[in-house]
Amino acid sequence: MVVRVFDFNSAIVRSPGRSVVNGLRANPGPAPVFETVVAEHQSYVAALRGAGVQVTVLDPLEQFPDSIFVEDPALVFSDAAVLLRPGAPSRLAEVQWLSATLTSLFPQVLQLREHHADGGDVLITPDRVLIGLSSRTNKGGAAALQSLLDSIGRSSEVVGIPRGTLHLKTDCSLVDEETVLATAELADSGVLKGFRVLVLPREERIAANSLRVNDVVFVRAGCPRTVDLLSNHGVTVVPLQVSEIAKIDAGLSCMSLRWFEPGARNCRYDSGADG
Ligand code: CIR
Repeated sequence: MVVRVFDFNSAIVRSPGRSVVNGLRANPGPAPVFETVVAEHQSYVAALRGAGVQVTVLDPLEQFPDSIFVEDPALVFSDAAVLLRPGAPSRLAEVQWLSATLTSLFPQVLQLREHHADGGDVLITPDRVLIGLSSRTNKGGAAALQSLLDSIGRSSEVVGIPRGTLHLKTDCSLVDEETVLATAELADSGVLKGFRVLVLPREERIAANSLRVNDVVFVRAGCPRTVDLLSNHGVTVVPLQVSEIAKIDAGLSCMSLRWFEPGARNCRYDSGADG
């Protein structure tokens, strides 16, 4: 079986604690309602399971309001995991709370030991790993991450992202082996050279952080033109409601760490028991 870069049978998520309402956000606005965040998060987990992924649900960490966004403190592949160093000071120690879990699940766990890099700035593509420079990922962190990736046989490339964008993947996501969904700003910047780019209509730029999992693409609900764009491209789209979680600047990729574990049982249409 040929495993595509978006084929996943395993994932880790972390349940929201009550402190999630105090999560970081770039712009002032109403705080999310805890119960609605929980409901959206549960739907997200159910959608992953429905797509054939065995999901391990970690306990909430009240001391870290943003810790449901497990994508930022780590990076995972089939054969290795990398503990990162999130660029937001309030998020740096989240890494320690993932370390034991990743060590128990991966044959090799590497660790970024200097500077900063967030997983939200990392786009894994078939031939290279793109690392975006942002307010969370600095040049030193990107270079150190490149060395670690090199040691596990992954090519990488450091790219700039539009000013004011939280993460690289705030503005793009992989749709298939050759295709990326992206905002016009990121597409115009030229960093996606070599990819077919599906450019989002400006009024739906919030849909840029979609998530390809096996044969479906999860897209933020309420973005009909994006659904059309992706459907016309030939992929199956599953809209997910995340408007409450989005109040703290979240998208769809940030709430899970996903990988393909070669030895795992085929868990497509799993009944939903925690992994
Ligand atoms: C933060 O600012 O760190 C969180 N409130 C949102 C993180 C979203 N992460 C992601 O898209 N990878």
